[in-house]
Amino acid sequence: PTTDSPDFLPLACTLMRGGTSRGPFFVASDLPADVAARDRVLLAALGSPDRRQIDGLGGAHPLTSKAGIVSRSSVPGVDLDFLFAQLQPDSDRVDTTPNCGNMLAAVLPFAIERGLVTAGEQTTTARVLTLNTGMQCDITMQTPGGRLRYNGDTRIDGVPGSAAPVSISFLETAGSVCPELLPSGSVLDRVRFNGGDGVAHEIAATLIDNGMPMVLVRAHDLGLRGDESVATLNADGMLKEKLEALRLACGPLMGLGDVATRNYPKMCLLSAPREGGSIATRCFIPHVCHDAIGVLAAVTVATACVLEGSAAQGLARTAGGLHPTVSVEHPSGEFSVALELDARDPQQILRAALLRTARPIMRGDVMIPAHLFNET
Ligand code: NQM
Repeated sequence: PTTDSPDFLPLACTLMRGGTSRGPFFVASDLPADVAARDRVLLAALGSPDRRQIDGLGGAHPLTSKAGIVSRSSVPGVDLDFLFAQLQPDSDRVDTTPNCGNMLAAVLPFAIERGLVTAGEQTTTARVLTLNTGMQCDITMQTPGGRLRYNGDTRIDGVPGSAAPVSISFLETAGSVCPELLPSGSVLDRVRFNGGDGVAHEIAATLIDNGMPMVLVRAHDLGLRGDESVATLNADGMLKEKLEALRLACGPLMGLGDVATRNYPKMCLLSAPREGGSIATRCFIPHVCHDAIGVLAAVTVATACVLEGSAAQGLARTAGGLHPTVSVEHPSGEFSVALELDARDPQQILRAALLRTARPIMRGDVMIPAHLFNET
């Protein structure tokens, strides 16, 4: 492609909101095949590293420093491959290790818009494989008359207004990045760590990965109530230091090794629900407190709520049965996750289903400095 200036190459891109995240989406074949070149292009598209991302599309927050890469799948039975890339405002790192369930919600509308999937007459369902972890899910949208419907009555907390539902049904999420659902082999560990205050601590934690590696601790055990505002938690430097020390201690226990430069495991403070839900949460992703909660983070917390002996026990209020809906309260509302438990072993989760909304915000070309395509 050419532009008026040889200094930039225009790269076809659709800026999508997926759930409570936002970022540019690309068709995989439009990006350089070389991973280092691809990452340079993504960094330039978002404007990282720069705290304000003034020179790119990023929104100066981890939730708006994300990108999606989509292609038709060659795997039998799978329609689409999705690679999620997590960038950070102030880092030059592009992490494609973990999933993002929010950006995942934008995959199907993007794929239909770009002709990678043909819309059905009433609804369209696509099976999506995340290349990040090998996880599969079915995503369904309404497509009356073969056209995408974006307007609707579905509200998700953290996004203004309402829109058409994007239904996501996760098929198997246990041990996405970690080796197993409970990578330490235990539902509750006593983890020792040296806090930011230089004092040795021990805390009860559930180390779990049902789609997202997470460390779940009781807010009370950190001297908190669990309903503190995001601003209060983000301003608490001592708490953040303590959580980071705990996170670094948990990495090896979770089979993740040194997680100093990783954006997982996420840290989540649990407390009893206050708004009629099942559990209250404050999540750190992992250094900034989330205004809501991640999709697979919510699936993982919901899972802990039905596991006997986890850090959620005694706090969570969940209905029994094999199909509990777990309402995960977060700073800007709640997130409902419908679980299907295995009748033979109700400590095993077969499926997790949930609703998101998504839409394109802008489509066109993002202008990438031309030399980035060629640098070695
Ligand atoms: O957990 C934030 C988000 C996420 C990830 C994060 C997500 C998920 O809210 O599936 O969606 O955990 O960094 O988009």
